[in-house]
Amino acid sequence: MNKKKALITGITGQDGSYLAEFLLNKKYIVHGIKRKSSSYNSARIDNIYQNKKYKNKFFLHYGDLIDAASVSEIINKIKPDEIYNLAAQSHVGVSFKLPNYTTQVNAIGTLNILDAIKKLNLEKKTKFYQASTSELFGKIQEKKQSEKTKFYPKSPYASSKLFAYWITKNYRESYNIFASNGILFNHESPRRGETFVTRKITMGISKIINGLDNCIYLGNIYSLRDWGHAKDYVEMCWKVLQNKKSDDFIIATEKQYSVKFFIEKSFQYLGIKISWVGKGLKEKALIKNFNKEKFPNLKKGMIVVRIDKKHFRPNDVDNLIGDSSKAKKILNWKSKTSIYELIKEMMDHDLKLFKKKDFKF
Ligand code: NAP
Ligand code: G4F
Repeated sequence: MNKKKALITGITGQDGSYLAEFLLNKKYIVHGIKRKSSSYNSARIDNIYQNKKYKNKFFLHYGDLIDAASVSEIINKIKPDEIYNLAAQSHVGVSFKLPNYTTQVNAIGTLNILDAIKKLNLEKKTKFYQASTSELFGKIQEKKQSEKTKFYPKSPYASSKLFAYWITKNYRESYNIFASNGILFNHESPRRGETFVTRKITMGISKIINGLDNCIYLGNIYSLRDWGHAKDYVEMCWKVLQNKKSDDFIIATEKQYSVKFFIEKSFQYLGIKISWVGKGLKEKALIKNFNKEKFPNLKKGMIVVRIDKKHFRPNDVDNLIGDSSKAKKILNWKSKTSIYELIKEMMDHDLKLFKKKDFKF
C-alpha cells in the first residue's frame, strides 16, 4: 500500500482540487494548505472533505505562502514525500493591478517552500513540483513554444513566475533537490475560476439562457490559446515527479483556438447561431438562429457579447501554442480532451448551475 505523503499548496483552487482527488485515488495521504478567508473558499474540495472514504487520508492546514514561518512549520510537521506548489495569485489581468502582492505570493512564496525543504534537511526526502506557465513565453520567440524557447514575460504575473521557475532550477542544481517545473499551457474545467475567459463565457451564456443576464462583456477576443482540461493536466504534474530525474516539461494540447472561436462554439453547442457586427470596441455578437421553445429568454438580434475596454490588459499575450514532444516521449503524455469536449463539459455544468430556480448571486 502506498503510504506516500503529498502536500498541495493551492488545494482550494481548480488544479489543487483535481490533484487532491487524483492522489487520493493513488492511495496517497494528502495534505493541503488553505488560506484563511472571510468568505467560504473550500467549495471545490468539499466533496473530498465530506467523503468518509478519505477520513484520516485528507488533511487541511491553515497557512499562507507569504508567511515563511507557517510554510516551514507545516512542512516540518508533515515531512512530505512530494510537494506540489500550485498556490498563486493566478490572474494575469489582476497582476497588473497588484504587482507587488503577485510577486510576494508567486515568487517569494515559492522560495519560502524551497528554502524550508533545504533548512529542514529534507533535500533527499522531499520532491518539489512548481506550477510554471506558458505565460513565461509572453512575446513569443518561436511559433510553437517548447522547453528550448526563450522566455519573454509580459506581465507582473509572468515575471513573478519567471523567478519561481529559475529558483526551482537553482535549488535543484545547488542543493540537489528533486525540483521540477511543469510548464503548463492553459487548462480549464467546470472548476475554473469565474473571472478567467472560458468560464466567463460558459457562465455568461448559461445566465443569459436562464434569463439571469443579457450580455457578456469581454476584452481581446482575438487572443489565441492552447486550451486543455485541468483533470488531464494534474496527472502530468504527478508524472513530472515520478520521472527518474528532476527536469522541466511543457504540457500542452498543441492545438490553438481564439477566444472568439470559444464563444461561437459554446453557443453552437446549444444549437444557437450568433453573428458578429462592428469592429474594435464596437464589435458585438447578436443572436441569429435559435429554438424559441427551448430558449424563451432569447430574442433574435439580442446583443449577447460586447467588448469593454476595461477587460484589455496593458500588455496582452495573444498567441500561445505549445510543443510537448518531450513530455510525450519521456512521460508518455497524451492530450485526452478536445476543445469540443471541454466546452460541452463546462456548458453542461454551468447550465445546470444556473437552472436552479432559487439561484441567487
Ligand atoms: P487557481 O484556481 O487560481 O488557484 C490558486 C490557489 O492558490 C487557490 O487555492 C488559492 O487560494 C491559493 N492561493 C493564492 N494565494 C495564496 C497564498 N498567498 N497562500 C496560499 N495559497 C494561496 O489556480 P489554478 O488554475 O488552479 O492554477 C494552479 C497553479 O498553476 C497556479 O500557480 C497557476 O499560476 C498555475 N498555472 C495555471 C494554469 C491554468 O491554465 N490554470 C496554467 C499554467 C500555470 P484561495 O482559494 O483561498 O484563493
Ligand atoms: O482566461 P485568461 O484570463 O487566461 P490567461 O491570461 O491565459 O492566464 C491563464 O493561463 C495561464 C497559462 O498560460 C496561467 F498561467 C494563468 O495562471 C491563468 O490560468 O485569458 C485568456 C485570454 C487573454 O489573452 C485575455 O486577454 O483571453 C483574453 N480575454 C479576453 N476577454 C479575457 C477577457 N480574459 C479574461 N480573464 N477576461 C476577459 O473578459
